[in-house]
Amino acid sequence: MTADPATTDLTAPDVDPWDVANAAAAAIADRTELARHDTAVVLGSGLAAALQILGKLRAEVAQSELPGFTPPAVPGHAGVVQSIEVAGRRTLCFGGRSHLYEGRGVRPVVHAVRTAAAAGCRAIVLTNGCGALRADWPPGTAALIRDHINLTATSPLEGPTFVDLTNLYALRLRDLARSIDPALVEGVYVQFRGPHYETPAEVRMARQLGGDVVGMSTALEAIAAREAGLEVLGISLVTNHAAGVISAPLRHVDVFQAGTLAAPRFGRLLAEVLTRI
Ligand code: 8IG
Repeated sequence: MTADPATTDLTAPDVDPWDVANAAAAAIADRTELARHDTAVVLGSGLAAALQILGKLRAEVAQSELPGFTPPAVPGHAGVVQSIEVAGRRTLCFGGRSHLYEGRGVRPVVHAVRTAAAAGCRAIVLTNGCGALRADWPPGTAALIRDHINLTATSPLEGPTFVDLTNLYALRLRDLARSIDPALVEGVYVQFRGPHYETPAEVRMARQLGGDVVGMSTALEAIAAREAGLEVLGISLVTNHAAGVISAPLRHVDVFQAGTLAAPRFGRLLAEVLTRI
């Protein structure tokens, strides 16, 4: 049942990424003893602590034991998939993600999303830590993603796959999140490749293009989720002001800390959303 992850090279050109996603989903079904899951969550920088209050932990699988997954490169990203029961909903929680800046191409970046779809999920909650382009969104601000601008110059889709991205971040799910926490703001997420943070000039550009927050994930995953037929909710946790928005320099340690501090509140919001999704 469980394919050897070492023999499943997701990035080989003759490999169909959906075959690998199906193999990973089969391994998850095997390890969790659940044929299907209902909803998936991807947790961003420092947000792994939000896992703990989501619900009843049913099973835990190291990503390294699943076909197509590789250990996360970022401190603060837990390389584990958890099957959590939240109000009777079988939730697959990915405690880490692959990033485009890791240099292995786009397939690993969206592998969790495709695995979630292959595991039966109908909706996915994509979370991230991000930099605010607005001075009035301080660290700790949770923002719903209304739309995105993909500045990575790439796509997770291969071939003539002309997918419509209208209402990509489902209004139904944003309304649901707002009904739980009316204080949630909403904005446009701009994805850069990274791993460097932006220059102040790039930050001004992103703001002028209509962005509210910047990050290095999520947009490519949301595109893959749409292709896979998943309903998408995106939630960004502001962990810093983007470069030049205020005068302090950016440090990963601060970013990580902001995520950890906000994790309990963020976790409660997630748990409520998952209960009613
Ligand atoms: I957390 O300021 C986090 N991720 N591109 N810029 C970009 N990504 C980020 C930032 C940021 N903060």
